[in-house]
Amino acid sequence: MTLPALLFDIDGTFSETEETHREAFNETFRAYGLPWSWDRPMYKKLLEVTGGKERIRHYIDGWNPEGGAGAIPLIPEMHADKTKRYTTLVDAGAAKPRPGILRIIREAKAAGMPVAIATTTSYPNVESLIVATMGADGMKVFDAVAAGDVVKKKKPAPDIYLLALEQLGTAPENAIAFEDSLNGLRSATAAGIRSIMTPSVYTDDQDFAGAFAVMSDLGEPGRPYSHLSGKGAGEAMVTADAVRRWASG
Ligand code: XBP
Ligand code: MG
Repeated sequence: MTLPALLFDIDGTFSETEETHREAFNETFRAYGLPWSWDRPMYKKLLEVTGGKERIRHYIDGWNPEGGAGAIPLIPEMHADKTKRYTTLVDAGAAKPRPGILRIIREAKAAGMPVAIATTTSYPNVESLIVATMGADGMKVFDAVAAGDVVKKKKPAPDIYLLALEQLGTAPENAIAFEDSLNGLRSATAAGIRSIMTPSVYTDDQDFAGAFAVMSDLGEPGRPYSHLSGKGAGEAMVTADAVRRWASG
């Protein structure tokens, strides 16, 4: 078997970023004079819809908030404002990589395994996060980056993962996805890709039964993961070599 490609989701997987997204959305609503404020329970419901623009429209259609109808034509510019606010927060250090993420990317690159990003979030958000956590040349580490509006249908549709596979020139059976949510698991699975799941603060009550592997996080030396299901029982860290072993097993 050729060395598997590792495809990383961003929000919730690479970093626990959704609280920073939520802060940016609420800042934008205030700036636009809208009496909207998404608290954690509301945001958890709204995260069922991926994509910030789609999420705002889903909120307007589903909750009929004051000023909703008038805000519909403003959604693209409001989302651009939100993205500026989000990237400002991330540039200032708001987002830290989850355990094991930087380690496994280093290991994969050293082993000659392709690494890619497949995310619903907007490209500027990816760039800010990768530069803030991996340095000015961080984006060059990735052999492919598929993000946000480059595909019509966002997760749980398979489109973003299919695009990443196409950019890599890799078959789905030679790839492993790293995800945190049901939307992400469904997207990768629909693209024919097996997933290693690490639940995040907004998805730790979701059911990932049937996933290739589910663990608390990727683990770090001296800080083993808690194994939840699938591959990796009795091991301590998700390493690039472990993924190669599990994928060919
Ligand atoms: C997470 C998302 C995104 C973010 C907000 O994507 O669904 O919509 O919540 O970012 P993933 P935008 O888990 O695939 O990284 O406002 O840029 O969409
Ligand atoms: Mg995610």
